[in-house]
Amino acid sequence: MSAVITVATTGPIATTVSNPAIPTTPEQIAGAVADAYEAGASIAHVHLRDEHERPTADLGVARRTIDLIAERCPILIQLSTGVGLSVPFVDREKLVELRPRMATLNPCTMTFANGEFRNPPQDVRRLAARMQELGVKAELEIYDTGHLEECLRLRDEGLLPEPLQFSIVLGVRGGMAATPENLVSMAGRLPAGSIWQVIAVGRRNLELTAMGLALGGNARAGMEDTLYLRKGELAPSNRALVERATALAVALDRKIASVEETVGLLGLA
Ligand code: KMH
Ligand code: ZN
Repeated sequence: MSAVITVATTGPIATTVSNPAIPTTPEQIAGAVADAYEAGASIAHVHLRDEHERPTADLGVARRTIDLIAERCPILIQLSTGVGLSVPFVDREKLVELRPRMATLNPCTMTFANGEFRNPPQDVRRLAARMQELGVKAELEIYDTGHLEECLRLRDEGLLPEPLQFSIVLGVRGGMAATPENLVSMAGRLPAGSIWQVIAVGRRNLELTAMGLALGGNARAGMEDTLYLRKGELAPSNRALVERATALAVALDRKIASVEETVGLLGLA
């Protein structure tokens, strides 16, 4: 099956201090997304930053970013409702009112690096219900086995339409370690027919992304997940990381899904 490549250009944490090439303004993010689209990405996972590079759920910044991306390319937009650890859930959830094609849904509260990522059960249910009303497909971010169980509960409560779409997140402190064993175990637990990708954060990004593709999953690439192309070598751009992921997929005999194919594969409205 074709591989869907998602670009995650910015994320919630790293700034230009760690890698000067990380895009943080709406213009820079749109430029990086357009480059990634040319390199094979069909989905853009979008985080927003304010003028001090801090994560924000500001709807004006979000609208401007979405509009600039749409002017440049027809990539599918997946807004992050994770946004950033410092942003309250009530602000994060408003982003889905902009009706992106997709948005992330983080099912559980957890320790996240040095902070706390708050996703209280009632708030998650309210957001899942609203996403369903608006026709915004949920990308379920699972950092541990219990998070998968919670997603299955949400599905059973009628809050998540199938097919379920998962990101198996490996390498966040507070969640599963980035090991092949954890990936194989999680992929094996997903309900039949699920769509999934690996989000491999940090040093083991390359090998776990390759493993995910080899196991039949999709791939995510970009500076949200790693700032390096290899040890000691900063990634010069998001495009370089997307090109690396598409090369892996092609080497494994997977075609790269176009935007139209991705709409079909993911069952998007
Ligand atoms: N960087 C991810 C592992 C989301 O976008 O919804 C966590 C995250 C969640 O940013
Ligand atoms: Zn994210």
